[in-house]
Amino acid sequence: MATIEEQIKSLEDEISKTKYNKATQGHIGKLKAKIAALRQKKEKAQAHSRSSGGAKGFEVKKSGDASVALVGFPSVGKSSLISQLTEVESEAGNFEFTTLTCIPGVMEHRGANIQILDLPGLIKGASEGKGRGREILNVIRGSDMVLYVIDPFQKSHFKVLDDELWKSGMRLNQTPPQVFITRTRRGGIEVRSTVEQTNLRDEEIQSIVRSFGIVSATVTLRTDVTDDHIVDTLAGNRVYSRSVVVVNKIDLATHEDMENAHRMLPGGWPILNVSAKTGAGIDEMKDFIFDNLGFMSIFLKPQGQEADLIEPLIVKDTSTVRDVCVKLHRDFLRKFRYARVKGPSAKFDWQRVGLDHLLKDQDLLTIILRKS
Ligand SMILES: Nc1nc2c(ncn2[C@@H]2O[C@H](COP(=O)(O)OP(=O)(O)OP(=O)(O)O)[C@@H](O)[C@H]2O)c(=O)[nH]1
Ligand SMILES: [Mg+2]
Repeated sequence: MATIEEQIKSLEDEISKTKYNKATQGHIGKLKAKIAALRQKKEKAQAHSRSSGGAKGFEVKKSGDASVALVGFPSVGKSSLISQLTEVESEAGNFEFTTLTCIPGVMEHRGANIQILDLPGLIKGASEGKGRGREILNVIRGSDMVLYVIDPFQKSHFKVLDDELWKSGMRLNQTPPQVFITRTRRGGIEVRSTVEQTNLRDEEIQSIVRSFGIVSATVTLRTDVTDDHIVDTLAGNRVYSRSVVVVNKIDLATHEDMENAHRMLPGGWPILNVSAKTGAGIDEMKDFIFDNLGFMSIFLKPQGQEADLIEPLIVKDTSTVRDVCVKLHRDFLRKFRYARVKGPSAKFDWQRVGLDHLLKDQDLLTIILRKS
């Protein structure tokens, strides 16, 4: 019998041989679903073998307000860049695979502590475990932002890297699809949509869901979806992170090299040119990282005191009152009674809110705690 890996390969071959059109899209969707289901099976098997003494992951302790993973082929200058951005000296070398593990550093910028993670170079086949790919990808999946480091002389790099991250379940600069699948006891697979579906017919959606071994379910769609959206929802372990691109070694590149490099990069993504050697663009790179991480400022007003309008708390722009409590003091969650908010997230001044309240930039916040 073919191994899971071989089965995936033959399904992938079939997809690349099939021309995509209205008549074949249902079939392709089904093949994609089968691949995703096989990958899931394989991951489970591997997780099992790891827990019984397989390869260990990199030990990285998360710290700071957000973390950024440096992702690139070997020798593109990741370690040289972390040494420019932080106090950490990560060894740089004139040969591939100089860095063999994950090296964290902290960049302090505009009131935030941002953890930068230097990693070994990623290569083609990483998502199948090549070159410690699985350990590297695990660190990347756990970070808040993917910072691709590109060498302007090697044109296919971006595509290859992005493909490996895609295969490992990362969906960069995308919002999670508005697809909700709930299993039911009977009745087959029912598709309900609040918007017109232009990509897929109901039967095609049903057949993708069935390929995952589900016979009865309600599928609710709130946006126009593709086969990948359905498969991603079924697979469930997708990571939706932000991503930016840095083109390094501009001191060596000609105008033409730069044009070629940029042509290979996705339109609409934030891109910056730098040189870890001369330091060109490094100050801009700190702002670039900060701006794209999505931070906001929250002003704290302790109960019965004036608000501190000078030094805001810098937090991720998806933060709730709970996130702020966790950040302020480890006792705050336990002692929390309620909070009051004034500003953009409040319906009216000093609205009373709970831990799940989503904050907005420039909010004023008072946290009311129990005495003990
Ligand atoms: N001219 C020039 N050389 C650079 C630049 N950045 C890095 N290098 C050189 O490129 C080589 C590789 O740099 P590293 O920082 O070790 O690259 P890396 O991406 O960490 O490589 P691995 O750890 O092997 O994945 C070293 O010889 C660096 O001195 C740059 O901006 N300009
Ligand atoms: Mg390195």
